[in-house]
Amino acid sequence: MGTALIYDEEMTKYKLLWVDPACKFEVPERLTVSHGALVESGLADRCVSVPVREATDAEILLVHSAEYLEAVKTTPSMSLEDLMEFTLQYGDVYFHPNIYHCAKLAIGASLQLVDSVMTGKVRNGMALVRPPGHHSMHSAASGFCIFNNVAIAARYAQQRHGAKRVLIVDWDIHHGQGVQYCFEDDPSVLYFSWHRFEHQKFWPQLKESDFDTVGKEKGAGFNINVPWNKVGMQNSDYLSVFFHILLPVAYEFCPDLVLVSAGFDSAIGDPEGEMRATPDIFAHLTHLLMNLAEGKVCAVLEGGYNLTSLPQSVCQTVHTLLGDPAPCPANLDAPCKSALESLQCVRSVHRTYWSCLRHAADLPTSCSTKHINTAEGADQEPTEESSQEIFWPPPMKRVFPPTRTAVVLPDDVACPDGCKRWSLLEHPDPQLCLSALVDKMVKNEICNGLVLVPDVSVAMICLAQHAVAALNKRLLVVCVGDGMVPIQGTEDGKTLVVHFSRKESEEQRGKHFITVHLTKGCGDASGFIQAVLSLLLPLGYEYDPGLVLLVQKPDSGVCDSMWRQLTGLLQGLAQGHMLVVMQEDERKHIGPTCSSLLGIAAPSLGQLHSLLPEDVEALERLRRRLTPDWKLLQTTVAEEP
Ligand code: Q9C
Ligand code: ZN
Repeated sequence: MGTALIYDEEMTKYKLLWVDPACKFEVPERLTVSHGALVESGLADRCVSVPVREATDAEILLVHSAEYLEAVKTTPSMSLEDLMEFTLQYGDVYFHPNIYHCAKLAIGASLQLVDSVMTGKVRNGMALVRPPGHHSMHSAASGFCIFNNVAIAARYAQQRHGAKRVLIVDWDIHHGQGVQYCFEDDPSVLYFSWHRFEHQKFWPQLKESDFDTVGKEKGAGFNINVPWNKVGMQNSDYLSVFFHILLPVAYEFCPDLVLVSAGFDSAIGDPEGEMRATPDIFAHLTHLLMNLAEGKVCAVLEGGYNLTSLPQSVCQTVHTLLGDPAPCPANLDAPCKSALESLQCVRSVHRTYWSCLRHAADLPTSCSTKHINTAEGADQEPTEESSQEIFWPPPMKRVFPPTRTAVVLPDDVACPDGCKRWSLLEHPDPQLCLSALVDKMVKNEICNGLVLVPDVSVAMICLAQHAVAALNKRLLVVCVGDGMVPIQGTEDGKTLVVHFSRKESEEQRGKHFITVHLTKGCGDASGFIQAVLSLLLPLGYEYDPGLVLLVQKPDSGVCDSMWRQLTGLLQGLAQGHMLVVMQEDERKHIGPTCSSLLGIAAPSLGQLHSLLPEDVEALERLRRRLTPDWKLLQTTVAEEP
């Protein structure tokens, strides 16, 4: 199961033919540098190359009006003057004699990608296209977009492939108002967008881009706008929105397909976005989506205008789609005040629609006095300061360890396909054997592993000691199931323990020993996944461990698909260095665990029942208690008393 890459040089063959400062960044080089970087890094060769095709009229009409299509059809034969005049009807877009052709290829590329993923020819993929799509509307071009590639792809996936629920994640820095209008009253397509908004002063300056536009009628709750009211948003701001809004809602929604409006103008250095998130953040955003919809993720290029951060971000995305471990999410700051304000507003207006947000706080007082836009507030030319060149280190090389998954299993258990048996023979002492395995992981010779041991508690103690004392690595221990967790010495901060259990068996032991109680235990998928997304992941990302130890206690009650979700999601940490420890007789879990460790997407959890109110409350209490110590757990501006 591979990754599709869809690209055709033909889409570089149109450009702006006159002077228009609003459109000057949308250049053919955006595609040539992106594709070039994929070729030079060897990533393109690892993908399945799928040819583009032209979209048919019928496909364009899935979203656009016949009048608009007929009008665009007349542009290839227009003179320069006619093109300029035609362009004047729309905002921040240009036409060219070859753009209609390219626009049909851009849709066709997106549909080829959907076909490849939905038929199982590949697991996921990316389409590198121009023109972009998310601003174009039923009967109008807008913001460099002619036809709405992703909106058409969503409708096509539903009609041609029977996808019931489609999630569109628009991480481009502009609001895809065209996508919003298309699915506003439709609960079968969940549209999520974050965008530079600046209290409606930033293009396209629509009041309906704000957080309180949530969808209409049956579609209420299925449109999620996260407005950024300041520039300079960073990695932690983006991740916070994923942990506390998008992912909980996405898991509750349970999509059959994830489409990403993958614009990279949200990356550092972009002249349109003016944000500060680094290209490696896209590895994490991608990774965090890859266990939804059984891994069916289609990324379609939208914006991205810095010719350095764009190709870097594209490579990070494709690397991750291919299953390579993500780089460490190092040095995450606390989310900024303005980001928290947006987060609080969004959670608050969506709490009536999503059970995972039921206990979200009220609107902050700052939101009731909306900053009203004034005419002179229209987007200004970049200031002296913002037009200064910004530098950032290029993303770290992502070297894949020679062995992905090593296993230590009883002799009578066959080694699962794709894994490598780590032999006990060379290490007759079982403790030494496990320590040696961890050493190889830390040296990046082995990515991850699974060990079955006679006693998980004994193994846990020995591994924790070895990792911290001998290797001097920060260790994250995630323990699933009731009973004691015999880890000592978390006071020095070199170990963080997160324990999921049913019983109130243990006391909270300081900042680095956290127990998450679930009313129905670890077998309750709704409660468990919410705890993982909105507690464990933020803690893990902020802690930034060098190694993850995932321990399943005997009779933990955790179901198979949940276990695979957890194993999959945690691989975003520690460059994927994770050792899974289970009791010797838990043989039925070997296959599923290994498949996750090998990077195969987890099965979906199904449509989750509403979270138990007592669990939402308990999780919320725990979150509040921990926020003074863990900044990525914040979901409100001024922390609650
Ligand atoms: N600051 C996409 O990223 N507005 N389109 C330019 C000048 C147009 C962006 C205003 C932005 C369109 C796909
Ligand atoms: Zn954009």
